[in-house]
Amino acid sequence: MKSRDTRINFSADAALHTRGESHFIDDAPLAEGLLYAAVLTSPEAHGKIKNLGTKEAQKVPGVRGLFTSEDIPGENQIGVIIPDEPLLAEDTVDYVGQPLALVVADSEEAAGKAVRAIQLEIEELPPVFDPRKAFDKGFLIVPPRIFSSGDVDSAWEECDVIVEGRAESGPQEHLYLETQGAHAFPLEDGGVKIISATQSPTGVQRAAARVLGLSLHKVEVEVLRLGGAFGGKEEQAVPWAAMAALGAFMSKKPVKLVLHRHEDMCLTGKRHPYSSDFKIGLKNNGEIIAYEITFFQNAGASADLSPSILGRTLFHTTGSYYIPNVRATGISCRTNLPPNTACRGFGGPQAMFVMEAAIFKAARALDVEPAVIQKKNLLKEGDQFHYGMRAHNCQALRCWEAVEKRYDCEKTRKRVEEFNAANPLIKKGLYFMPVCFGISFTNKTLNQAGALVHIYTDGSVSVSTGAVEMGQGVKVKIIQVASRVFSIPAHRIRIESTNTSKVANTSPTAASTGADLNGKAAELACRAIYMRLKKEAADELGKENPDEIEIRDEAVYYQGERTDITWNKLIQSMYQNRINLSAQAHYATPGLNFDKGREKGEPFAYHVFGTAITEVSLDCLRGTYEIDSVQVVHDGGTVLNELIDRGQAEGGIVQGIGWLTVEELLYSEDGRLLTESLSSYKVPDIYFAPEKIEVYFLPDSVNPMGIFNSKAIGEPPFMYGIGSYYALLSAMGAFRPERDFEISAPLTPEKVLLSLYG
Ligand code: LUZ
Ligand code: MOS
Repeated sequence: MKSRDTRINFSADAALHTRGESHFIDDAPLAEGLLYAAVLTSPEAHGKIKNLGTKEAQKVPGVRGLFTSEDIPGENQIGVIIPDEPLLAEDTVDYVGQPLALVVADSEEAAGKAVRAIQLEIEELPPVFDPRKAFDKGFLIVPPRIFSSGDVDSAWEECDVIVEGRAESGPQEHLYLETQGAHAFPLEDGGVKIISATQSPTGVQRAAARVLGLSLHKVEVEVLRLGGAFGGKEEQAVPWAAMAALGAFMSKKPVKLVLHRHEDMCLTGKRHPYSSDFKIGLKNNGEIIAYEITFFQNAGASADLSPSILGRTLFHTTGSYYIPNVRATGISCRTNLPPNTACRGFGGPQAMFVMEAAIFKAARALDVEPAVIQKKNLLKEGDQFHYGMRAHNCQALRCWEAVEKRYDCEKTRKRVEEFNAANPLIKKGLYFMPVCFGISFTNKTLNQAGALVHIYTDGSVSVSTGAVEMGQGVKVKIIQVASRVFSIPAHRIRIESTNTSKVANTSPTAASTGADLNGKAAELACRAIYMRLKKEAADELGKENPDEIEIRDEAVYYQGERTDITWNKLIQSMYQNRINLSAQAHYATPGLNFDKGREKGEPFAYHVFGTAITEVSLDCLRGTYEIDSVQVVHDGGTVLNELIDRGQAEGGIVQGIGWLTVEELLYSEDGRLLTESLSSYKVPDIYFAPEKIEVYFLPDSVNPMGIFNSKAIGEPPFMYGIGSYYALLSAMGAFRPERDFEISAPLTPEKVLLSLYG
């Protein structure tokens, strides 16, 4: 049944998911003596802790341990970029939902009861939620950071038109299907093993070791797969894993901590909301001469990854365009919200949203279609970004023109104009959205990965890497790598769980780099074994030159002729002759350098390009709308797995549309999340998703920096969703041509109505 096997392996997780057989944190068998954890969190957005009385709570039947900041054996600190985040609050609370105490008990009920029995008194302090207000008070996470090129101040004089404005973009809930959670097990030598739903096994390992005062080799972290992450588990799986580890370490019992959906929504950080001031200057012909922007990032109560996310915002300030004079200032503001965190695009979408706002307003001032300005200023081969790097293998214009041609945009534009002329109350809008996204962690150090490959004596292959499978298909891509290098079918290859004791010092599976980095490491490890296999085959055949040996379709070829040595036979002789059938390898992305003093350099291995055209229909009586179509030409390099990449693109597009249209997080005046369930937080469902999504992969694009010339796919398509916002604004403009609408996302139907009639 080889063919069936092959099919299953190539979609290993898909088949298991479909049958409901794949395991997530909550599916792990319950250990003997398992304790359940519950967390006391702050009801106030800001205040001094006056009393944290645990006496009554300790008496609740079934309670096996209750821990506050004072009980932490190591350091009460989990901040990675800046040490500003206690695991359990000490003197103050800084957001609603901040963890204060951990209870472990025989049952979930007992743990919950004990948490409610804790006596908590907080003396309220005034909270700040608005990033601009935080800035005025000097509440910053890090000092402001400025990227610049050319000479903005004198460039304004060259401009025929100058437009200024403000743009707001909202937060976004990650809404991974699997909520945050972990199991922790005490080990015989005082260490702990943690099974965590994290994108960053090493991050969890480091945090738990720090909190428990252990060396790293005494903390093992294992990840089987995640039920989605979207950046929400890059940093924020840590507190829950560290608390489970604390409970297990102190109580010497296994501990399970899994958040309920409403807890997850209330306690964890979101995509960062940004408030931005922009100024753009152009020639009458549409050429952009200068762009100045200040980003106020709402970081929440602690740094988390905010400075790094702000960095990516600054890198993506100019989107897909070449602008000779740029000054971008990024300000990370400390507010009393849960720490905001990585979310697909990592600050890039927030920057591109404002760039499009500036172009949209400039087009109005010049009385042209935004597309005229967009196309005129698209990046060309060799153009220099404001951070010094040049665009290589630039596909921006090729993608744009392919969209125009493939989707017959002239005809569509005419159709939309005619429709709008004929319909007084329903208006259509159309918008091009070009995307250019830099691939690599902007922190150079993180651009490395390891792999460990074993061939067992029956010829089956086991591959471990640092990559975490979260539904993005990285397992399948790594199977493809091993399958290609060895020329064996997929059913012979298994991707192991991600474990810090198999592959150490891993970077998070993030920044769209999971397949690139770990795939390259796996390729190197497989190639190392492949060299030994060829030498062994040459020896068996009594030949001198291993380079004349090739392994193809599970058989050994010599000078292009098939021999009678099969894969299984070859592996057997390797073993009999005591030759190593395992290899470990390490990959580090070459060519990266960035000078943070000058804010210039080559931070990215390459860029991903693409263009989308979005069409929407707006009911101007009700404010409701439909996203009719999103049609894309995407540069995926030489696509490694079209099905996976298409899935990533479609999902990203819908998630991007959701961010800018219907996904709205609302807070009470005292900082409590009001939209804490799916009945109040609306995400795109299958009915809201565009009727038509077409993704066409640009042919003839190569990328030596990716696996087998492919390009990263995870984040770039998210930003096609920005097109939906401006398509809707265009439709609104067709109804109320005299109005200059505010730029404020999400553009919910309510907001549309208020903008049309308010
Ligand atoms: N995470 C990170 C990321 O630590 N650095 C990055 O540059 C990045 N980019 C995108 C998504 N996650
Ligand atoms: Mo990320 S936003 O975890 O790639």
